[in-house]
This record gives sequence, C-alpha cells and structure tokens, in this order.
Amino acid sequence: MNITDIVNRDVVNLTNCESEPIHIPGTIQPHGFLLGLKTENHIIDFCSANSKDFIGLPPEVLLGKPLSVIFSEVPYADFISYVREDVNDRARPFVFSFHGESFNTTVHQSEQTLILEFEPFPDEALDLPNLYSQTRSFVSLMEQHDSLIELCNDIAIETRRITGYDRVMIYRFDEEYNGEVIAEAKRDDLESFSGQKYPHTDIPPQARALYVKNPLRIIADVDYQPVPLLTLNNGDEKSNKSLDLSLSVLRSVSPIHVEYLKNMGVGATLTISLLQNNKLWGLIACHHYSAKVLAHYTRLAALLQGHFLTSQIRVREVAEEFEISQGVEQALLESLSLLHENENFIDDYATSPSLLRLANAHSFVIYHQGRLYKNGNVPSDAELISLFESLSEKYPKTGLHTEQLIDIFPEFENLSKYAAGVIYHSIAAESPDGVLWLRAERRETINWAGNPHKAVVVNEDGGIRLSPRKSFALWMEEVKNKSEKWRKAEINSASSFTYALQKHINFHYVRNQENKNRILNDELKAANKELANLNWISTHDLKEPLRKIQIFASKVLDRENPDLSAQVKDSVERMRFAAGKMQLLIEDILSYSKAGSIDKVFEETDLNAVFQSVLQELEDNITEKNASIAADSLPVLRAIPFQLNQLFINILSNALKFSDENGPAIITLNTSVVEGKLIPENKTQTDGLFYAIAVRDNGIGFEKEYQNRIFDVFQRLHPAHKYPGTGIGLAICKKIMENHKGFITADSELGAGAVFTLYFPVNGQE
Ligand code: BLA
Repeated sequence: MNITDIVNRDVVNLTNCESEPIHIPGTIQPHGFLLGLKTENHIIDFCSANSKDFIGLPPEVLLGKPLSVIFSEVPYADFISYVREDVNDRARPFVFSFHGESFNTTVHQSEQTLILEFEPFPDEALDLPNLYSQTRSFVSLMEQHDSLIELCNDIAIETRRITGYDRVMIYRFDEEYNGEVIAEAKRDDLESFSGQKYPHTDIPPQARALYVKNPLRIIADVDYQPVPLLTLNNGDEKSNKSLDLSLSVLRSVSPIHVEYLKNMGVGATLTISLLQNNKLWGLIACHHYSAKVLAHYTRLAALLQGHFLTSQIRVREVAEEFEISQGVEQALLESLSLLHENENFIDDYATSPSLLRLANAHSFVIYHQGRLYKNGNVPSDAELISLFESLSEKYPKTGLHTEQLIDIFPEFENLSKYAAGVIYHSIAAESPDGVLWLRAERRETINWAGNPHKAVVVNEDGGIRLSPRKSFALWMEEVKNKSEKWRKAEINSASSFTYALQKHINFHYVRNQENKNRILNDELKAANKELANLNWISTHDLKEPLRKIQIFASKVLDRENPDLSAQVKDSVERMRFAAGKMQLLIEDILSYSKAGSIDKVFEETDLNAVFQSVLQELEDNITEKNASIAADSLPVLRAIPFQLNQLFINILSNALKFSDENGPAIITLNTSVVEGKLIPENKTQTDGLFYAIAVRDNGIGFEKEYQNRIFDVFQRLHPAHKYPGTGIGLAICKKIMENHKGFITADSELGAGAVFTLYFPVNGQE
C-alpha cells in the first residue's frame, strides 16, 4: 500500500500572502482527527496522521476500508440517515463511539468527499449550556441599551463569561477592512486593546472570505504541530489530490498567522464572524494566553452570541442614522419653506442656520451671478471664488461630495481649516454659480497597534519568507486635512435643497422676464390705443377740414375771380397743394396702420392678374414716363389680394417715380425659386422654398448704405421737391410682405438702377 500526504508546502511571500490557499493546507490541528469518505460508498479516502492517538488505529489500517467496518459499535443505519437528513447542520453533531469512548463528530460535504471530524468530549462531559438563560439575559441587555457600543460591551462580557477566554473583543471593520476594537472584556491583569486600530493586512481577503462562509474559527494551541492528511496513492490517481477544508473545524492555521499570534503572546483563539448583508461587519475575537479547546455546545453558545449581536447591528445603526436623518430632514423642511415663502430668499435668508443643519455642515456658501452669500466661517472671497471656479470646471454637471478635498484639489490644502470636506452642486450651466456646504478639518489620532506601514516584514534569510510585524507598540497616526464623513441623509438633503434653489432661481428669472414683458406689453397697448385714436382723428378731424380747404380753394380759383391778384392766387394754389399733400399723407398713414391690423383673408391669388390690373391703374403714369414694364410668368399664391395690389402699385410707382430723366424707364419682373435659408433677411432661418420676384429698374438708384433703412417709415433718400411722396410706401410694402410670411430686400447703387426682391413662401403660410 502506497500512502502519501497532501500537505501544501508553498511558502508565503510578499506576492502570494493575499492569496495563500489557506482552505487547502492539507493539515489539521491535533485536538481531533479527520476522515474523508468517498461520498458514493463511504470508503475512507483521507485520514489524518493522528488517528492512532484517538482510536488506536493508524491510517494504514483505515485507508481504503468502508467506515462501517471500523465503527461497528454504532448502528450504521443511524449514521446513513443522519447524513441524509442534513449534512451541514453542525448544531447537532453525530456521536461515534469507539471502544467505549464517545467522539463529537462534525460531518460536512466537501466536493466529492464527506468529511468527518472527530473530537473527544472535553472532561468526558456532554456540556450543555443553558440556552434559555443565555437568551433571556441577551433580551434583557437588548432592552437596557440604546447604543450599539454599550450593547457590544455587554456582549463581550457575556461571551467571556460563557466561554472563559482571557480576552473577548468586538472588532469592527471600516470600509477598507482596517479594524478597531470597539468593545472588550478581559482578565483584570491584562492591558486593554480597546480603541486600537489594526490594518487590513492583518486579516487578508481570502481569510475574510472564509470567515463569511464559516462563521466560527478555533485555534486551540499556537504551539501545535500540524497533522498531515494522508491518502492512498493508487498509481493511477496522481498524488496531487487536495481537500477543501473551508468548512472544517480542525483546519490547520496559516503559519504566518500563527507567528502573528505568537508575536502577540496569544496561546489560543476563537473567532466568530459578525455579518451584515453577507459581508463581514466585524468579529468577536477571543484570546487565551494558553492552549484552549472549547466544547462543542459552548462553541454554539458563543456562536449564538454572534447571532444575537448581528441581529441588533442593523437595528441600532439604522436607529442612530434615523435620529440624524430626522434632524437633517427637519432642517431641510425649514430651509425649503424659507425658500418657497421668500422671493428674495438668497438676499435675505442665505444666512439661515437651517441651511447648515440640513447637511450638518460648518458653513455654507451660494455663488450667484458674481456675488457670494456666506453663512458661517468661510475662506476669503478670492479663495471661495477660485474654489467655485475649479469645482464648476471639473464637475459641471455631477456635483461632488468628499471628506478630503485635497485628494482632488491639492492646491486647496490651506482651506482645510474651513473646507476639508465639501458638498458641491452647480446651479447654472456654463457658469461658476453653485452652492457649497463646508466641513472643517477634524484632526484625529489613530492608535495603531504597531506601525501599519510595517505590518509585514520580509525576513533577511534570502528575503523570501514573510513575517507579520513583531511589535504591537502603540503607533499614533495623526489624520489631517480630512473632515467627518458626510452621511447619506446629509448628501441627499443637500441635493434636494439645491434642486429647489435652482427652481427658485429659474422661477425668479422667468418672473422677472414676465414682468418686463408685461410692462412692454402695457406700453404697446397704450401706444396702439393712441394710434387707433390717431386713425380716428385722421379720418374725422383731419380729413374733413382738409377737404373743405381744398373745395374752397378750388372754388376760389375756378371762379377766376378777376379781383384776385396773382399773388393771392398763387397763395391759394399753394394752400390747395399743401392740403392735398397732407391728405395723401393721412391716407398713407391710415393704410400703413391698416396693413398691420386688418383681418387677413387669404385667397388663391394669381399675381399675373394682379400685375395686369396694376398696369392699367398706372397707365397714365407709364405713358408719361415713356416706360416699359414686363414680367415673365408670375406665381399663383395664397394671399390677401388687395394687399398684393397695393404692394405692386407701391413698388412699380416707386420705380417709375425714381426713373432716370435721360432715357425711357425699363422695368422687369423675374421670378425664381430659392432656398429659404439663403435669404439674408430670414433671421429665423425658416425652412422651405420661396418665390423670389425681382423687380429691376434702370432708374437713379440709391446709395448702398440705405438698402435697409429704405423700408423705414418717413425715410426719404431723395429731395421731396423733386420726388414728391410721403415716405411711407415702402414701409407698407414691408408690412405686407410680413403679413405673407415673406421678406423684401432692396439692392442698388447710386445711378445704377435698383432691384427690389419680394420673397413669398412657396407653400404660402398664412
Ligand atoms: C487570521 N488575523 C486572523 C484572524 C484574526 C486576525 C482575528 C482570525 C483567526 C484567529 O482566530 O486568530 C487578526 N487578531 C487579529 C487582529 C487582532 C486579533 C487584528 O486579535 C486584534 C486584536 N496576518 C498578518 C499578515 C498576514 C496575515 C501580515 O498579520 C498575511 C500576509 C494573515 N491572518 C492571516 C491569515 C489568517 C489570519 C492567513 C487566516 C488564518 C486561518 O484562519 O487560517
């Protein structure tokens, strides 16, 4: 028979210490022995080398045999049904007897192997703890204490009472798995570890993972000799077998951890996991200063202490968090009512204490449109502005909360006195405007048990082997430039307030704008009213007397009264002329104001017909000027016919009026279709196609600089005595084009004719 061990002989070094396969050491601790059975036939496949010490049979005898042959004292059927029932329920162990001695047997499945771990009962006693009284005393502790730490302290005392370890500690992890002793019960002569902090490297990740899976770990004697696990080597099966001992109770201990415990002077330990959401929250860590094996049921009682505490952690933490968040919420509500009830919130209430309390901050600042509104002790204005600028540049959208601003902006180290930690939100895009809650630096001293930066020592013998630190002497670290951590409730409340503030600011802006618009609108209404009045006056008060003047003047002149001197006649003539002009002006003003205000009735309008009728209307004028006016085919539009009539009259009579005396006037109309976006006047970039009707003449033209102003009311480019008119015609044209969602442009050079282009949307928009 060929027997080999499965001992893992890898040495821990710097690169593998975090991944040391501690679940497959291939050895166990010697306070019990282990058999590994093939699941299918219960043939003994693994046996610890110490079996003879307990049952007098060495591995050579046991390996390869069925279990039933060895333990004949126990009805084998009982074991089979125990295994079937619930293999992982370690609360109720199986009891095997051999030659009259009973063994507490812990059974569990590991891959293809059924593992049996046999431990003699200490003092031969089946030591049942009084679970009822344990539970009752826990319930009374629970009722006595509000705070988690107080409860932890009593759990430590109670666990020590039940188990008898020299020291029981409640050890809590932080986010990086550094741990702190938050409660302790110990022998009076021992020095306290309370408040000490231990680096995460003391319990590497794979060890933590094991303690999640298997919540109880016993190291019975740090001076033990590991016992190898043996197996048959049948030639065909290579001897590279291993046995996963993750759930085992006897699993041997990592040598580096043994050394650690020896460095600490500890002889035996018990560790119970405290889990929250399937993660290690902490440990109940027990030390004994000599070897110690705990009886099975006492282990369960200790485990129960762990479950008790675990059940309360969340409740207490939530209760503590709840109390804080209630304060925060109350302050948030106060702040929001101030915000909602005061139009000038920023000016009047930025210094309200509730703004600090809503995030439990030391100070608070709003930066809005170049002004700082400060609440509490804050850095100088220049420093604040520079901070807002840096923050808005780096976090234009997301906002930020940090306990240590200098991690992100090292240049702000000198602000730590006020702003070691910040909550920041931007309140306006593309500007440094924002809000800041600040927390001052909280200097803190961490009492490390030994220098955490030297938690591992590379030994000098070749530099390969690794040791845990040898000194646990107090090593104090001062934490600087860091504030207290922002809690979730505080961060959320700051976001809620910022959101409301943003709405408040926007609302204010819109309200201001609305107010301005309302004032403008009122002014406009007043102006319109005045204008309407003017129309009325024009028609009734002005036109009538003017007509009378004209009639009388005509009468005077027509009678050719011989008594009248030539001078008087001339004066009357001028008077009639002036009255005529004035009447024309009134007519034009009237039609200008009408062009914008009449109800618009759009009809299918053939511009060719309009053009022909306008030619007839202007016939005398055309003849007088010896002009020719020609148009290629004009479009049919949905339009207001009489307005287009007026438009053509104005444009063409304008061309005739400003024709060159030295030659016949030639006026042409050409129609093309252009892209809306290409029309320079189209400021809103209306899409779609437009008819472009270019009215070209060979008249006297005008200087280029007037091409925009030419459409303004009363704009005259040429002397009135030579080119009479009211200066309103083109303004009316522009208004008519606007009514048709079109545009009008003018282009000319002095002496080189002019082009007026009328743009109508092809799919006429009414
Ligand atoms: C395991 N390390 C542990 C355990 C504890 C600690 C509680 C669980 C095992 C046990 O019950 O002892 C650490 N013990 C502490 C701490 C206190 C304490 C912090 O009492 C404080 C009061 N350890 C090292 C280094 C390595 C290391 C440098 O210091 C590795 C690089 C490893 N620690 C290590 C390993 C285990 C461990 C591998 C798992 C032991 C095992 O379960 O086999």
